[in-house]
Amino acid sequence: MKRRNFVKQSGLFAITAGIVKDLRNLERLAKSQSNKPIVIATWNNHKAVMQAWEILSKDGYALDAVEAGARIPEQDPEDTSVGYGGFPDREGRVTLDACIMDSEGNAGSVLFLQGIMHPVSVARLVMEKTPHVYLSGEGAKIFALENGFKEEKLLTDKAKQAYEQWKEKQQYVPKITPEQHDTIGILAMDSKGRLSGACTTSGMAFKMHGRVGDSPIIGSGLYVDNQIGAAAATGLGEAVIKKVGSFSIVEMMRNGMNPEKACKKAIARLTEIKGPKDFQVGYIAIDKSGAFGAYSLKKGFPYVIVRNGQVELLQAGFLQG
Ligand code: SD4
Repeated sequence: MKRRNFVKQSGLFAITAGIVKDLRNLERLAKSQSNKPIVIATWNNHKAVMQAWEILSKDGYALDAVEAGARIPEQDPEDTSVGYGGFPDREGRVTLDACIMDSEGNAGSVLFLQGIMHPVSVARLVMEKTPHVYLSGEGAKIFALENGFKEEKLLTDKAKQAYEQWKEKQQYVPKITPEQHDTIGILAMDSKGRLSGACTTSGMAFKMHGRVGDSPIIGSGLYVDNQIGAAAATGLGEAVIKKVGSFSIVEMMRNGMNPEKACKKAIARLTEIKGPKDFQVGYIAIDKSGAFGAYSLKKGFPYVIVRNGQVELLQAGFLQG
């Protein structure tokens, strides 16, 4: 065979083999949809997944389930990483980030939102009512108020106290222990096999005013591809953003990796980042077959799932003890 023809033919073979592999993977994911409905969330967000399950168990839409679930920590004054109870930034202001994605590939997000308790619901409205994906700051707030959201004082006494204490030393140390973290990433597949996800946070405590983390960034804090699966992140947002964490996990699942392996690989990639090493990141993921997994950089990343009405708190595998 002439060299040119050989090169042409082997190129064609590689493309065909690639397509066959993709089709097989899609077929495998579509066939084994016995694990639905299912909902999974970061940390011990037990009440949130149960709220989501309420909707999923009645054949409701995964999008409604993840929104309802995410609203639980948002309104909890004891949750110091999300919504109402969230710790403030260096100026003493609570600024919130959230995003949501549905099974059609739509996305909505709010960044640096102040005075509104439910950023996840504002993000959903951005997705459903505007031609945009991201609304930030004052614009996001005006949009929320115009759409019936109430302005509320978000700094709880507990958060204010923590802020006063922080001001004494004014050291910014990214939080790594599970006790200090609880940003919620929540992913669901409903009884019809539709995937959706949401992520909501007050961000890193005592961050610079105006700082936005990974949580509202589509592909970083959250990614959903209804053909393949979904992933969400928690932990040091700057690290997740640099590696586009959630999107990379979904792409690894597209190439045939199971959710846990994909999370593990995405965690391993964080070690390539230059800069501070002492931080935590945790990923969760589900695929279209209802398989799920999680992985974290440091020890101590619990996550919670509900299947068949049973809630389970599980510990993710980790890279560094
Ligand atoms: C952020 N990823 O803003 C969030 C923080 C977080 O639990 O997950 N806290 O970087």
